[in-house]
Amino acid sequence: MKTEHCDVPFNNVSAPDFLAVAKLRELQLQRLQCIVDRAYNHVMHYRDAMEQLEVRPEDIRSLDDVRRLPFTDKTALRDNYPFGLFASPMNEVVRVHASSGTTGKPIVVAYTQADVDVWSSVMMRSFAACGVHAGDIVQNAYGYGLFTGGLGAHYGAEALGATVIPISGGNTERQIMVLRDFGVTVICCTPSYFLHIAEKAAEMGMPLQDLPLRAGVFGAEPWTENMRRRIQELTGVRAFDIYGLSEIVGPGVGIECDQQNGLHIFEDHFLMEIVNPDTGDPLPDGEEGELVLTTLSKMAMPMLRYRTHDITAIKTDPCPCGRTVRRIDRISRRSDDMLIIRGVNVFPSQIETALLAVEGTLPHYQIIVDRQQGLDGIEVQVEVTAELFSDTVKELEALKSRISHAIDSTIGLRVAVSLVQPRTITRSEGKAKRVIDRRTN
Ligand code: DLL
Repeated sequence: MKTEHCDVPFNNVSAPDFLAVAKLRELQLQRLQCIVDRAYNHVMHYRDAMEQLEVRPEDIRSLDDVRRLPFTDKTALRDNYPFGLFASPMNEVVRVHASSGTTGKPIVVAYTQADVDVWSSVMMRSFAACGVHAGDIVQNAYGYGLFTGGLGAHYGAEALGATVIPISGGNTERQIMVLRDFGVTVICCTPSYFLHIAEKAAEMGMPLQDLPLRAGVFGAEPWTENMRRRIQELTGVRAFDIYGLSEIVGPGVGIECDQQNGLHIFEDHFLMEIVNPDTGDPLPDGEEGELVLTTLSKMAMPMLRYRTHDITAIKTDPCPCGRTVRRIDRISRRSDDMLIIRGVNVFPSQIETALLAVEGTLPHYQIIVDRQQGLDGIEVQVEVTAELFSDTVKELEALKSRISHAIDSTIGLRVAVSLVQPRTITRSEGKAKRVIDRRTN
């Protein structure tokens, strides 16, 4: 049986989410001044970058002055691999994580004990925001290890007083056995892995609807509102979106509350800006652009104006939940995800939105980009139900053309659609790889 649980505003765990705005901004400024000072005085990279812009820590007199600071990007992390951006001596660093990235060396991030405590607290607030509480049994299927997902969720759920099952990712049959036998009420994993678990559970004759599982805390990869709808319909589990990145802290930068309408950013620890991804110029609230984050309390490895490449907008209307920490739109794409196909800009999330709006498709798809005789093209492979697959060619053709039409009218480009048998597309146990780019250059 599934039980609903609502967040209790102003409880101790969530209190910082409800600070008076003036107080919050005052706290942010104090912390910003401290962290800039720390970065300048302890990290050569920041000192050099600030000197180039002729800005000194004492120039930061208001929150808007953050714009005077240099941006930081992945290159700075790579150039200073592995420990060059640390602001603390090694005997104060209690943990490192790393993110593999797509090319070359991983990027390495560090935490003091105080940083681990802040991380646990923002993860605890994340769980509380989406109604998780002491007494919940949390199956943590994010990967444990260098990836921040596993340990981040682990510490947060424990701090909240929930029971954590540190199962990590993979071994899907065992995941399902544990879900059932331990009476799990909350699961944490990527949305794509959860779909895989749900599918396998149904195959094993244990549909998730029959279990006490009530909520999923899903993140680490882009997913769309249509994907949420499909997950919730298919499994009866409420799907909450959680955001974070290794460079800033890991998971717990922001999360949805019970309203499921935008992610609250824990602004007392993370200062957010939205900038034009091409020019870096600041954009007003409500306008879509690249999210830039500054850590306000990270001791071991402060990040000043980190270019996330994640595209979103700051929501301008207050949230009915009463939290004063502002929300951003769900991140459905990255600026570097963009495919340019015959001059048209295409984001994988646009394709997901379009095809999941079509009845009869399954939420398993892959985008293949290829170049033939110098011309780029996209093929979208979509799984359809076994019943549909046994339909007549005419019906399959009709479905194909509905999908084609839905995609064409969203992205303005004709793509090839292939309907494939259920379970043809590789399932992920972590971050899904949606795009296979076969172009050689
Ligand atoms: O994915 C941290 C994390 C773990 C977040 C578990 C949520 C849950 P990285 O491996 O460094 O860290 O990848 C960070 O993943 O810049 C986004 O592009 C993407 N991402 C993370 N969460 C979301 C989300 C973790 N909810 C990168 N929606 C980020 C969309 C997300 N994209």
